[in-house]
Amino acid sequence: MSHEDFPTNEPAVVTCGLPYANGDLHIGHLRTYVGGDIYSRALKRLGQETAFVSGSDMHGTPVAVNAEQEGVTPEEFALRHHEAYEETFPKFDVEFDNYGHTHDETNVETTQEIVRTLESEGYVYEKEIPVAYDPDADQWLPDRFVEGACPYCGEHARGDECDEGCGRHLEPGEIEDPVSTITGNPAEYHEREHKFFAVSDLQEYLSGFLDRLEGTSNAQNQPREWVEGELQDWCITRDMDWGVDHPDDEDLVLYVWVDAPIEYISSTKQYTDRVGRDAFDWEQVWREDGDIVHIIGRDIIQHHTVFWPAMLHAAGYTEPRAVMASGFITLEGKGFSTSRNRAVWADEYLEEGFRPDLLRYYLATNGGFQQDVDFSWARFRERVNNELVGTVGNFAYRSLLFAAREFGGTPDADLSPQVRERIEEAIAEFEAGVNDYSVRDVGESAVRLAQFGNEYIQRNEPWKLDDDDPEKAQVIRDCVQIATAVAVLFEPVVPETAARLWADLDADGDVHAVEVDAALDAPGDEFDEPDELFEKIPEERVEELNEKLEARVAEATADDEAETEHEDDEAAESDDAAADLEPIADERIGFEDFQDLDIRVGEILAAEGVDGADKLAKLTVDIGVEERQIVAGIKQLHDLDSLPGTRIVVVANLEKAELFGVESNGMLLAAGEQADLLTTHEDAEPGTKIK
Ligand code: B3M
Ligand code: ZN
Repeated sequence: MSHEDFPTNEPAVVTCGLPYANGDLHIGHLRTYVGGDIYSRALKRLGQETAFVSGSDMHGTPVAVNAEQEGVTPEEFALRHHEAYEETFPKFDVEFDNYGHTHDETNVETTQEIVRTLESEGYVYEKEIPVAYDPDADQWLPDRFVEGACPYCGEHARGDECDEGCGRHLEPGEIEDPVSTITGNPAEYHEREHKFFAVSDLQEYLSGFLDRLEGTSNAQNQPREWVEGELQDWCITRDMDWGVDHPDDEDLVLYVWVDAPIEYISSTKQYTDRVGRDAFDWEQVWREDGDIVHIIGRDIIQHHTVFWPAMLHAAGYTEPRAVMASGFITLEGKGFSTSRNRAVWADEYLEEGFRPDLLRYYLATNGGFQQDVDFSWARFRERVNNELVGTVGNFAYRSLLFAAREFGGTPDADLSPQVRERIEEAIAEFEAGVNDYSVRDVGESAVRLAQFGNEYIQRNEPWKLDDDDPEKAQVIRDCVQIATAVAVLFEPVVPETAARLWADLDADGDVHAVEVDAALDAPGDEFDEPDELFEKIPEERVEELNEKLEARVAEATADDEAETEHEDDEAAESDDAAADLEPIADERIGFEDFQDLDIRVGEILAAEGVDGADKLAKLTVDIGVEERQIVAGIKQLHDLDSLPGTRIVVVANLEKAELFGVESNGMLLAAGEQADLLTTHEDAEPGTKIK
């Protein structure tokens, strides 16, 4: 791809998908915001001029429906949530350079101006379409005011989105068997005139755009199918009062997905207004040649890789450079549900007394950014205790304590070439993480360096050396430098801890403002004994937290089941998570039947998405005897780039199949909806038979 690596000479804007101002934030939401914050801090550490912006999404039916249920105006309702978000983000050290909202003046003006440009450039036309209408409530039913069946996959869907099935954006009039969410009655379709944005005119442009687009592979691959298939025009107006008014037609507001992404521009403008054009020029980014990186959840890839770049291009704005789309976080294998209280809430996490850094680290590194990740307190504890306490904290504490006690600070010695090289390598890993759009690699560069530090101190055993042995000063000098580098490179992920380590080192400047070169600057000559950076989480804490969580998940599960009519009563009453599991098959099979299966250990050699298929990945697998090509439905569930090297379990004598024109020769075994890949416990070689 044609983009030059970060840091570039142009300013960058990093954005996070705008949260709808309609509820409380949970840690599932935080994955995107923490990811965005880490990414923008990492760019800044590389010396890239960067603005990190977002805002609350105030409009649309997600807000209007909830406001109506509460009996308040959408504006009052949305502002209240907006203010809560503004307070919550900084508590997790998610520090936007500007955080606005879509209903503010800047955004209303920018949106109307862009829509006027689209019109004057000839991209907007009017068309009569069927719009759902509730005769009892005498109301039009845009988007979430109507539900029905998805015309593409048949699943139950919302008016503008097949949220439970194929994930497609749905146009007004498309949903089948429409039902009003206001009265629950069947809705009628009435003809209405609406405005359309001619996305189909931009097919060629969009196809080229996707070739240039960087970011996570899900965002690069998924839209191909939409763009290269039959590209539909996009209805950009709605029959509602709440929203940004259409500039010329007072009866209509703009569809929420028109003004929402425009807030990325508006928020950058506000930042420029605040700091001045010399400090940051929004126009250079959005009208000339800035590097725009969007960080979003994977359910809104289509909006960011089709509609949004089409709009930007048609209106004469800069196209995004990259889209990073995160996987979801599940709880016990199921999605978070705000309405059902099946969630770990952001405020609740803080109330439990945990520091933001722990969650930031967990969210950033517990899986590839695009992978779905199951949240569990046990895993949280494990990561904190093993890596933050055991590796990073332990290394920093023993090095600085030794240095302070024996030398009163940094010993007077030159950094050894070998350690300098290792730090340079860590900086390179950090930089590669940024350029690969991998938040996890950014985070791991520091942890791996601390790991090296631990091994280094262990190997050299400075405590065994005599005080006048120059080797002793040398080893500690090196360790102090490694600690300095860890502070710099870990800052994006754990900013608060990095600042503490920086202070412990009495290093110059602000660790939130330095660039990666500071990893090699000499630390303070004198410093005191340090405090521990992290504390272990005791096992009882996990038990306690799990109990709370399980009770809640069970309650939510029971609610779900009570709603499903044919569910059997026993399961609905059970508060056991096992109620979720499928019953064991009644029919037994003979041992010979099992023996018919040739199951082998395999090792993934390569993994890539199958073009044109949302879910399929093509794997090259070493099964000892030979290499196999296997197609599996794991594209959206795993970070394909991180799969090579993974041991898996393969049914080797399954009939060959062809999926999307690609031959699949074997089947890999995986557990559950998330396709948790089966692997071996120890190191059985590829080809080993499973019996
Ligand atoms: N407000 C939230 C979502 O659909 C939506 C994002 C807008 S980003 C421009 O996840
Ligand atoms: Zn569908």
